[in-house]
Amino acid sequence: MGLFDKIAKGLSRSREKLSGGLSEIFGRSSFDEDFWDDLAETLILSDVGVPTTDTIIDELKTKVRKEGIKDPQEAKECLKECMVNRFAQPQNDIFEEKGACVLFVGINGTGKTTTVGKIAKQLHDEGKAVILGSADTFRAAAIEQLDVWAKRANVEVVSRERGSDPAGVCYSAIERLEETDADIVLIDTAGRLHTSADLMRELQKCVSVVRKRNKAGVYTVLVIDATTGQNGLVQAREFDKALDIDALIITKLDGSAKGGIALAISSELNLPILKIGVGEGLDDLRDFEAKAFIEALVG
Ligand SMILES: Nc1nc2c(ncn2[C@@H]2O[C@H](COP(=O)(O)OP(=O)(O)OP(=O)(O)O)[C@@H](O)[C@H]2O)c(=O)[nH]1
Ligand SMILES: [Mg+2]
Repeated sequence: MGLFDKIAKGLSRSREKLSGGLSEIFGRSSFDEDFWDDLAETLILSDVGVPTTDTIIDELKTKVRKEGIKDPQEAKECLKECMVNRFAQPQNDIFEEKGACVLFVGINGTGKTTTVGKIAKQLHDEGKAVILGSADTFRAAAIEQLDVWAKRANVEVVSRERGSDPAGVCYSAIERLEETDADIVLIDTAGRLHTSADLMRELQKCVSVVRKRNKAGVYTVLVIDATTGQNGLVQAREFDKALDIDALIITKLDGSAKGGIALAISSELNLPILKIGVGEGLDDLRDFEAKAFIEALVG
């Protein structure tokens, strides 16, 4: 299966929801008020969010006027372009930066540990020396879970006993990076609600310890579960406020009818999406590509 097919398969539930509605709307004979209202409603119902939908509609209206498009059918490609344009672009490839440390954060069960495992495998397969930091010292069996992924990916993991200070684990992981001259550290953190001030402070401490200690770049990546829909936006806002998030990974797009949330969060918070999760397996992680994503979402 090609890259596009895999994304398309993953996004099939989201597409089912969006594609039929759009076909009907773009099959109409003119751009009347109902056309624009129904288009906005369809995008909003697909979790694209109100501000992002408004921007897309404004941009599309301008295009239609400027290019003198009369037939809605011809405007569908323009809609896709407008949607693609809303995604924030990454500045650099953080996984390529020698000595970088990437912390994976998010609420409970979004797929942080799984994603760390999948990325470790990808980077190891590219020939990079990867160190994992097991900073979820809270949840039962979290350390063992990351160990399993480390074995699958064939990479080293730095951990301490359950209940110890996660910032300490982060510090040790950076020491290990330096000792071994490894290429990158990926840190798995415990899931926590964005509303829990104490636990958010604990994460801030992890990030600040790593920032002080590491010589190369330190990045915070927020892992969002696509099936949570609009609540993902609330989570992203709060995590961004507390930690100044650098980028997003959207997981579980395979089981979600709410793929539009990826566009809403990336656009509203100006955060690039680095990867998307399309299944539970080791290889079910794809580089994010805006054009292919929208193609798979809209059909
Ligand atoms: N379908 C699907 N399932 C996924 C994906 N990513 C993760 N999962 C599943 O989601 C569940 C939770 O994954 P974890 O990696 O343990 O999530 P977590 O964020 O580390 O959870 P906590 O550490 O408890 O906060 C597991 O059953 C994973 O297999 C994905 O892209 N698609
Ligand atoms: Mg975990």
